[in-house]
Amino acid sequence: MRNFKENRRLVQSSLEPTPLWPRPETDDLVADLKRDGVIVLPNILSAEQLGDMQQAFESRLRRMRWNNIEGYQKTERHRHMVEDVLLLDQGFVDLAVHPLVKQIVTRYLGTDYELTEAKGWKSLSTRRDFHGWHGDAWYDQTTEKKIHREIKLAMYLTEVHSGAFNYIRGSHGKQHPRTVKNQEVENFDASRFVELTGAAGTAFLFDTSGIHRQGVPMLEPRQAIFYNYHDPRVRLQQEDVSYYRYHPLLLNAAFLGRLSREDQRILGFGNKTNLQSCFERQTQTPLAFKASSAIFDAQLRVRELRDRIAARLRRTFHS
Ligand SMILES: O=C(O)CCC(=O)C(=O)O
Repeated sequence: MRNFKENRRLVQSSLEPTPLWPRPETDDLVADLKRDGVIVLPNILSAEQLGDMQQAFESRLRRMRWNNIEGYQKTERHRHMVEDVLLLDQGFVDLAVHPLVKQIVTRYLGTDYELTEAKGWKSLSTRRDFHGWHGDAWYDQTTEKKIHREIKLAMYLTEVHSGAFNYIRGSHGKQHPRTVKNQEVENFDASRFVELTGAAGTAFLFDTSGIHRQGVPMLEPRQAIFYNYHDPRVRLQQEDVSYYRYHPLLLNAAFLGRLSREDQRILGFGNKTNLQSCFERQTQTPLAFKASSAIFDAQLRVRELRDRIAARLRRTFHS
């Protein structure tokens, strides 16, 4: 994978954005993506943009989301999920519709794709292989016979030495995406394994039908964002419909001032294909949630009672 190493060096050498991409460089990146299923991008954001994104992302990681307090979501032990990152900072939107990203993704997916998900997570240190080898299943494989293409754009927000993204070069487009056992992976030649360590700001694109995973062990926490581009008209697998995973993007009006018509299409403006009005997730309310809600309710009652007693005392002593 010729450009892989070259590009990674570019990312690590400077955080200045490259303003224009000469056609030959884009051609090379597209050719590498088609051949290998994964490419590292040159720097596309400035150090300032990256810093603002890191700060905004970090602010969502301080506590778990609750009531009127923003924070991360937690549905598994080793990851803190930050959904809908386009709400957080201009840089997240700029990255999603960056000219180089659009050029490459358009040449790989055609012109019907949209950004269908934009989230990130903090992976906690662990030696557990909790996010093993797989291709990303997303479309309804009971009705869709074609292996539909999907591209993810990933960017590290912290420096990554361990627990890096792993990909098996050239494994994309070969089978419908599914979980892959470790024994199956052992059959691939070692030269095809890519481990993508890198500085904060390292960005890469991959075809999600290719076999990939979060590397193990994760020796220090890692923060990364993952954007998902596919054709929203392709029928989704049932579990993602039930979870409402590919809901229309949640956006912040403050960051939408410089969008072209193409950007608006990519962000799904006006597209109701996967909208589920009045969606309510079918899940049992966890006991911990019920308990903390009850305690919080009791605290509010005590506070109200205290205020009423204080008001009565004030009235008594001032009359
Ligand atoms: O977190 C990682 O490095 C792997 C990400 C991944 O497997 C995915 O986005 O499907």
